[in-house]
Amino acid sequence: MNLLPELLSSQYSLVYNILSFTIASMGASFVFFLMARQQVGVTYRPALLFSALVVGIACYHYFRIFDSFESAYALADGVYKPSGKPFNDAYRYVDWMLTVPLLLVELVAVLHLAKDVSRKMLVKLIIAAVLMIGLGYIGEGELTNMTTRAIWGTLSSIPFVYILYVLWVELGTQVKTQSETVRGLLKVTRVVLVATWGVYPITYLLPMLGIDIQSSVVAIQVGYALADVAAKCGYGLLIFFIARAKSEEDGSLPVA
Ligand SMILES: *C/C=C(C)/C=C/C=C(C)/C=C/C1=C(C)CCCC1(C)C
Repeated sequence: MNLLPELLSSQYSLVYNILSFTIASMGASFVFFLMARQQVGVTYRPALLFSALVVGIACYHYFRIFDSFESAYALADGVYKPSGKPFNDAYRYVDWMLTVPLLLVELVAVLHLAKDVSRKMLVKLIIAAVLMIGLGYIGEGELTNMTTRAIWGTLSSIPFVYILYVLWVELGTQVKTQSETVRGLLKVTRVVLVATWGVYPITYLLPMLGIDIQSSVVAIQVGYALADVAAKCGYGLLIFFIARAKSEEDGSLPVA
């Protein structure tokens, strides 16, 4: 929970509109992923169910973030002043605590690797994800003491780098058995994952770059929201393409 700065009407509207856009994207993706399950083989349906859960959970949390943001401000004399009600940042971190492990499960599920290989990889990835988010949360509330923010951010980056390593190197060796098409799609997915997940630590870093606290508050909300749309909706769509390609290959594509 932060001490909120006053916002210009344009700054307030930007956050308001981006949060609203995110709710719409998550809601639409939820319906899409649920329907898309019928278009892939039975083996790959759990992956799409996980995609739907991710955006469903995020949709709910964005409603709460939106409400919390709206009630944290009151318009007075053309500027948005803190209403005295706190803006609850915890929704975002609770959301990540649930959705980041699910995104990892989604990826491993669509690959349909040997059970013990998937299980071992997921245990490592999920423990690292929980540490990354937990450590980041402690620093996130800190908008004035940049040393504190930097320390927690650095600690959180250690498990983050480990996750990227596991996905890039370990998963890389596992997917050698997949077909050419699937490997191509996986390469794109991996790049998308690293590119979108990379936006989070950059966004976290913004308040440390000497920008004013108003811009920091706006940039954090906009950065995280857009990253969430790419990392949950966009990435889910790629998982769907992989599931389609794999169903086609193993002849399990449902005939409409
Ligand atoms: C759908 C939500 C996703 C994919 C969230 C991902 C979040 C991260 C990769 C966050 C990473 C962070 C660091 C690496 C350091 C600074 C603190 C965090 C938590 C923003």
